[in-house]
Amino acid sequence: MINIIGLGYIGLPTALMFAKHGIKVVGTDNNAELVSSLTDGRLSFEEEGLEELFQAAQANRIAFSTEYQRTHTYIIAVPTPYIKESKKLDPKYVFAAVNSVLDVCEKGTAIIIESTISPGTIDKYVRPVIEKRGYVIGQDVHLLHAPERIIPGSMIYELEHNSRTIGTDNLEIGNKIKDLYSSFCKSEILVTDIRSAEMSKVVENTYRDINIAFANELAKICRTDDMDVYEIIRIANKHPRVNILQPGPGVGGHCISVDPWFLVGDYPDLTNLILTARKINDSMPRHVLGRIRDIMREHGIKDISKVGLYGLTYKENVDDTRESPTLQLLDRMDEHLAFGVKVFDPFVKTRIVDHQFINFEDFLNEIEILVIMVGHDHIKNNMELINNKLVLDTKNICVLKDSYKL
Ligand code: SAJ
Repeated sequence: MINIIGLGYIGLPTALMFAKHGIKVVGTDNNAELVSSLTDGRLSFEEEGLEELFQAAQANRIAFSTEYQRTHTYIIAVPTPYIKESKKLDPKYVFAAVNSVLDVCEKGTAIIIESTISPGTIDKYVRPVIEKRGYVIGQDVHLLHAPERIIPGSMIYELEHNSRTIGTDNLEIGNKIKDLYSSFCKSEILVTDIRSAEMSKVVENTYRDINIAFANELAKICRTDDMDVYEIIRIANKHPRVNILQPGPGVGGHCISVDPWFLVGDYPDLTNLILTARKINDSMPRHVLGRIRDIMREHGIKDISKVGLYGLTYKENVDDTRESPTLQLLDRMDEHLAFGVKVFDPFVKTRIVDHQFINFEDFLNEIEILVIMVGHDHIKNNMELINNKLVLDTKNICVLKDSYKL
């Protein structure tokens, strides 16, 4: 039996996937409300294919509990909240989970950390937690890191099809855990040391951040001379060794906008490129603000309350608003501006910012300038409702002829 600790965006789909493939799973979370709603068959977030996966896992009798179970394999997928001020992750929930595992585990148990952590966390911080309790790592307890790589919006597909990495000190245990993950993972599973597993995860996200920053810098260059950045990227990407990502209103989420900071924090003298990329991506909400001002000026619109931001989530077709470019933009707007600007997102049904609308048509009725911050399918399917607006399309999804771009 595996005990999966933390039933959020990563822990839950992973637990369901193991259960679907016939492995006995208990999912543990200290949120009693979440545990009881999962037990009653209600999911806590939306994701393509999650409902079907849940049904398949229920058929194999997955269980949910607030209690840690006595077993020999634990997967820890608890949150590691980002502390904006220090640009570090707070590993307190990982420590708490490890401590609770130690209270109940069998001798020789494997503790696999899937939560996002910064490189060095396991050696510097997790090992001491275990050793302080008198356990010998490698005998009483085996410590592994299996960083998740799935992308929100395509999580279920990627759980099965992405390659994985397992970091361990002990090849034999690493291979056993590899077999466990191969119950559902159809792709290559690489067994490596813990430090390489930690580092490669952060490197992957940093690579993507830098690539997006390049696209964003190109967008700014093209704006100054009225060139079409999308056309230029489209053509450049026809080259067999060029693959530029897409510019946008900024980089959000809990991963790509966060992980590069660990490298900058640990290697300040060696991370010029990484830091510059972060700054470029962080500057995009301000660039969007400049574009909003351009349009207001051009059309003689003085009242900011005539501007509506479409999208509050960090990317399309998910309900996650962490570090979202729209929230970054609202933060950057001075008080006067933030006071009246309208906001709508079809995935965010509770009010989290001022002047947020829950009904799309009410939102449209109040605004003259629509700023597409997120390319949800919802807006793609409702283009006819916005053709009487001035549209600033930061995601290049708008088919309307006269829309403004980044
Ligand atoms: N974005 C752009 N232009 C692009 C692609 C993305 O501006 O061409 C923006 C998005 O709009 C969003 C942000 O970047 O604001 C991040 O979105 P994303 O879709 O690139 O990535 P995440 O954060 O949802 O997931 C990433 C993935 N990492 C990589 O692709 C290297 C995923 O595989 C990881 O599992 C995840 O981080 C994680 O948990 O670390």
